[in-house]
Amino acid sequence: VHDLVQHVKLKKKKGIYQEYEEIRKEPPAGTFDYSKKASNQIKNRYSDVLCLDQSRVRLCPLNNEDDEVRTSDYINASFMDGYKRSNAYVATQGPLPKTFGDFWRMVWEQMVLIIVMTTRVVERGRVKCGQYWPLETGRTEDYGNFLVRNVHIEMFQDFKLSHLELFNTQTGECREVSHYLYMSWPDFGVPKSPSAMLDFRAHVKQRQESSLRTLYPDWTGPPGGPPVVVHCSAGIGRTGTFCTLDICLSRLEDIGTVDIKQTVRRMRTQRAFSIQTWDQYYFCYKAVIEYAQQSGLLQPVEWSDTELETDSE
Ligand code: PTR
Ligand code: PTR
Repeated sequence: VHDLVQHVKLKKKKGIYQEYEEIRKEPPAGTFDYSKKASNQIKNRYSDVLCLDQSRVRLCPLNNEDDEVRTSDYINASFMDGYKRSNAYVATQGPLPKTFGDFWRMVWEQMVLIIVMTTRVVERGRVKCGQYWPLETGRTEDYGNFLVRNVHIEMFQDFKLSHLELFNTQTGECREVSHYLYMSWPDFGVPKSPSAMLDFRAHVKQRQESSLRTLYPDWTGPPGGPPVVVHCSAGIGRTGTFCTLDICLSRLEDIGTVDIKQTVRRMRTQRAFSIQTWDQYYFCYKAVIEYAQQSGLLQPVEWSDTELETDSE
């Protein structure tokens, strides 16, 4: 982390901006053929945010489907590796009304325990994501082969945790899924202070661990459990920022070092265009340093105006 502080001090804001521009100029690391197929285009929220073929999540066919539906295993979602964990996340777009069923099917098939949502459904009067889960306690919604019930809601300062029950009408099985909605990430830009985001991340991490222990005590799959589903509107900007932070902090906790640039470059080979703006990129630096100070790995750092302050705020 000391090197990281040196890095920021030497490069200053402008240098970090250039670093991000370099990453952004690199061409995508693969093809987008499935996303571009005529029958799949309607399943993309944004025509310019597609998913790489190599890391896309494939849906399994369901028994009762006819052949036409069966051939479609497409959802705009990508597996992403975490720190020392392959497929730690599924990064995806905010579900569209016509993909709600696909979304829940993916959650079921990947045995997902936690959904992290970092956008609100409507922001500045524009729909950013469909209302794909029941909003109120006690409500049940029908999403084709799945019934979802909102059992209980816990409110926190910056986020809301809904305890959902996912019922598979084909098999008669029922599972618990935790739905986290982070509410104070402004639609343009980044959270005001890193600490709320750090608390949120800690909460999500703990919940993934405790859900795995209680719901799958005999889990024999990959260490760390099933992937955490992370989405915003397009599934690249805020989603990429959240996952970058999670990876960097896990590495920091483990071996005391961080490499934000390589983390983002690697992530972009699995979910193209991850991290959308330079201030999201810069936010990752600020948040890692804040975390290191909070956890006593770093002495409080003195910053000059040009080093860390964002003039627009
Ligand atoms: N053309 C885009 C739009 O207006 O929808 C521009 C945009 C980009 C809008 C990012 C919002 C964005 O922020 P967020 O990532 O928070 O949705
Ligand atoms: N074409 C879209 C736009 O600019 O409106 C793409 C887009 C939308 C890209 C939102 C990123 C967005 O942000 P996020 O991934 O954080 O939802």
